[in-house]
Amino acid sequence: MVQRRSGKRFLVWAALAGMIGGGVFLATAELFALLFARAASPILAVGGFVIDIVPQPFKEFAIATFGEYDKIALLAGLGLAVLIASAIAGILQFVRPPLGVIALVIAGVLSTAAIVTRAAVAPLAFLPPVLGTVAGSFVLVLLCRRLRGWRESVVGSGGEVESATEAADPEAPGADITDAQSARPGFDRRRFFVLAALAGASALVVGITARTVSMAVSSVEAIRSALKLPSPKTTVTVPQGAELDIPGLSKLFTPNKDFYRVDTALTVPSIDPDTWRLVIDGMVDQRVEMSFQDILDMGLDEYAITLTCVSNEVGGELVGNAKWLGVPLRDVLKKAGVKSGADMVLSRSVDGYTASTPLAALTDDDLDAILAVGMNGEPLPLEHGFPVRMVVPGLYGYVSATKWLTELKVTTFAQDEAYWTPRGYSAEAPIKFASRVDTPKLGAAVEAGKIPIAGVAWAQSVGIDRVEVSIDDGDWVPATLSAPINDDTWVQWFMEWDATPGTHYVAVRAVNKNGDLQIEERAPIAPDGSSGWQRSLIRVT
Ligand SMILES: Nc1nc2c(c(=O)[nH]1)N[C@H]1C(S)=C(S)[C@@H](COP(=O)(O)O)O[C@H]1N2
Ligand SMILES: [Mo]
Repeated sequence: MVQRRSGKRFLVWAALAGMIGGGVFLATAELFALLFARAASPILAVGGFVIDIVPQPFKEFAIATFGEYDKIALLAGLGLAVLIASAIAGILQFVRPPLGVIALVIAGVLSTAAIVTRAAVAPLAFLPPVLGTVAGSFVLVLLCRRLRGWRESVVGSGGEVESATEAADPEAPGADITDAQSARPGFDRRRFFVLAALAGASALVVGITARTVSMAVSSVEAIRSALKLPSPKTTVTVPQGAELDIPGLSKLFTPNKDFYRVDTALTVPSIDPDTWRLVIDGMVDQRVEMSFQDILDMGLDEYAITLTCVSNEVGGELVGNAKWLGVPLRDVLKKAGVKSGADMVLSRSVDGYTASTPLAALTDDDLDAILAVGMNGEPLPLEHGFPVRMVVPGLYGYVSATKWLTELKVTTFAQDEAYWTPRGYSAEAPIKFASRVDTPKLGAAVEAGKIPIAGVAWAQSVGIDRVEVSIDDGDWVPATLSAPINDDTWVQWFMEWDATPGTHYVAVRAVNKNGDLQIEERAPIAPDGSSGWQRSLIRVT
């Protein structure tokens, strides 16, 4: 009698173990989908697959029955199916190992197939279901092993119930859980439930969090791709000869997907432009709140500005050039009216990041400091600050280019401090103008003959006057410059070089339109940006 009851009871716990294994599978997959490949959620991919294969009459029936809740009904149905299937897998694994794991692996293979056969998947899209299968199987095997240990301690391997077990209080203080036979069932039972509770709870928390974050992000992604920015009043004029056609040379405008990204955000903030607000407060005549539409209603202009990160090393890649759509910050600040005595604007991002920009850089009539909503002809990409960011020519990004902007506080350097200031970086940081060699690459082997040496040079807000190249410590020879768009963007430069076999030394430096020579002395990136002429060794064969 007791034995029969215990036997059945273990099957129920085996079903629970299966459901937890299934939960760990899905939660792990959701987590890695969020990290590596948004579209690689097994449950959504299988749902999509079901939608694709279900016959039309059935779809019509579903829509007629559930209306706009048809997708929710589908997901609920799918969830129920997963629950039942994983309960069965749990029982199988308990009764006939490794049948349960085999069932999980089949589910893993099917969902991987559902994911990778869908259009536009990331290269790593197979990872989430595969890692999910591994984690789910691991937990299932472990749970079933503990469950078997518990059953054996109760039923005995021969299947006989030990009379004392049901009566013994396993929770009794002082029970020696390591070797006292009578305490073992309690010990084994506890081992099972502790693991079940831990795995089950983590699966719930991780799975639900990952799915929620990923849905918030993808819905904003959808809003962004549906967003059409109004045409700008003015567009950037790109003069003839602004872009040189040399293999290996940076493009004049850096494509958004190649644009460097630097920020402290662990996950990219996802902000619905409809609910987004910019607050302008601090030392102002009146606090102003602006919506995304208010910004658009100011009328957009297009600006070409090269952005540079303070962390860019000599010859480094943390610099990019884009066409930004936006409005002048001076006009935005005018709406609030800046009080005298202020000398800084502390800009704040939704995630708490702050930057300190000298007020003068934002109000100067000759400087195009802007609030940007567009980048290279599209709304800002999420990772570049959607829906609104700052761009200020001539200042490093960390003191000026706040992404996911939410507040402009007019204040003073004496009173307020930005994110990086107590972390070893200067409160004020104008860009140190610089030049870079793009081709030939440092340390690369090139063939002897006439080849171009080419790169870019930037001196935002001042402009580049000339770039000079010296080979093997010879004379400084001026390079040919591309036609500059304006003083806020980089220029391309090149020089033809008759390369002879051997190892050569190529050095480059720039002169800005004020007549200043690029700083020769090497400086590290902290506290206010690197300096030094780039010197590369080129092997010619
Ligand atoms: N919210 C926020 N904005 C930020 C940062 C940040 O960490 N958080 N980093 C800044 C730094 S250091 C740089 S160089 C630029 C980089 O902009 P990008 O990622 O669009 O190239 O953004 C700036 N804006
Ligand atoms: Mo930066």
